[in-house]
Amino acid sequence: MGFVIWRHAPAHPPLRSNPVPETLGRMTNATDLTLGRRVMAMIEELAQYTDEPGRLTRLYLSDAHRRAADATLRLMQQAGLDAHIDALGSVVGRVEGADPKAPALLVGSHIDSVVDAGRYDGNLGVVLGIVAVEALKQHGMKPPCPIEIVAFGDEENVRFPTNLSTSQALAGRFDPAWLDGQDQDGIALRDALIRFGGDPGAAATLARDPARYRGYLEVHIEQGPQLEARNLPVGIVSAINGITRARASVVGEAGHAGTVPMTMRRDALAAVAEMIGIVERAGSTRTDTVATVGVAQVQPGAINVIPARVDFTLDARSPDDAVRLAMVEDIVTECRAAAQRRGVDFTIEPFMESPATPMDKGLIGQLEEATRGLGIEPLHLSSGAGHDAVAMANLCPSAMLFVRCKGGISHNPAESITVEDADVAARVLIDAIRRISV
Ligand code: HGY
Ligand code: MN
Ligand code: MN
Repeated sequence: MGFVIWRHAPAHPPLRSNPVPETLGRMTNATDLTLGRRVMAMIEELAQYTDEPGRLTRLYLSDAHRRAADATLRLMQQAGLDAHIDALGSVVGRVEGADPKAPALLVGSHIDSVVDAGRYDGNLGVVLGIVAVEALKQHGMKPPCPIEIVAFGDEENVRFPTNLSTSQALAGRFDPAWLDGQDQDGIALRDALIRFGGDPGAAATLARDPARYRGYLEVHIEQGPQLEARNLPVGIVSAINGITRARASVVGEAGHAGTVPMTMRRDALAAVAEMIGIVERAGSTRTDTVATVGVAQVQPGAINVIPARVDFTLDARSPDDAVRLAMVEDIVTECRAAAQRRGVDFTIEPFMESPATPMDKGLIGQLEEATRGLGIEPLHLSSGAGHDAVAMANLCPSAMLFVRCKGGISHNPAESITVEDADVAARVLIDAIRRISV
């Protein structure tokens, strides 16, 4: 079957009346859910790779991440991509375009997960990229420009104190200090990477030449309730909120829970309980902000011992960087005052600052056209969650398409999407690839 090369597609009316090659029209207007079923099958395949039997936990550079990366490599190769696993553990697949010298289009997301995760967060965007390229190939269509699909490995930053390290590497912003970061077992990222089969010394070589890339598209579950509330299968991301993450510690004094009078205690956990209230109030009393203490580890952790030490985390976000930074400053000031009143020591160390990141207007326009082409009115919405697109926006124009998820639930095994919405997302992505790659 000869290759159909897309003619330069002028600004044009929605897909239905657009003179697209018949094969593409048949593919993106199909309603047999072939694409959606393929997406769900690949999601099932990847969902089996976990570090914790009985729930999905796949931390960066773990054994499960290695197995999932190998499976993703196979899926990419079966789809006709020339694929490899890079020095930091990301899986990268490439299909050449009709003009191999044309700047490539990147499509991707991440395959690492949080603890006890859902199966769509990140994985959906990788699988949709593979399904899109596989479908184009099956219809004998060679995109005008090269397409690269990337499965990043460290988006959640749950295991190591990093900030989108694997996607920042492609953007030329890998911080070598990340290699010395340790997980909670004291394993350094550098050592975990060597054990994974990666190459810490080659991180800098992963930087891409911006001139070689026309854009980055990421499809991701919304992880919020807006699309469901409006009965929309997909939506377009306007901007991604900024994030501050920090590790904090309170040190008091262990003591006998039965004998130390309440007025003579330096109870580290009671102090942190007050600080968690400070964080919650700070996030609740401003517009569009959130602030969370997600981890708190108590020592020594015995029922009859007054807690001596608590190590905890702060995650603070806002669409406005000035608001976020002021909120964090207020939180720290109030926690310091609480620590002073209670006679405990309080330390806090920010380890991640991710700026609020607007998505590219040109790519947003292309996603709008592709969405309208399926008869769906494009909804623009901001992302409270962080994504690899924040890092990729440092390399090239970047944009995101959100997919409805049930109840907006995410970072939870109850995370779910429908095969119909997966199918719509695949068709929007394929049409967006067509529009952007000419
Ligand atoms: O935390 C986040 O926003 C993303 O899921 N890593
Ligand atoms: Mn996530
Ligand atoms: Mn994600």
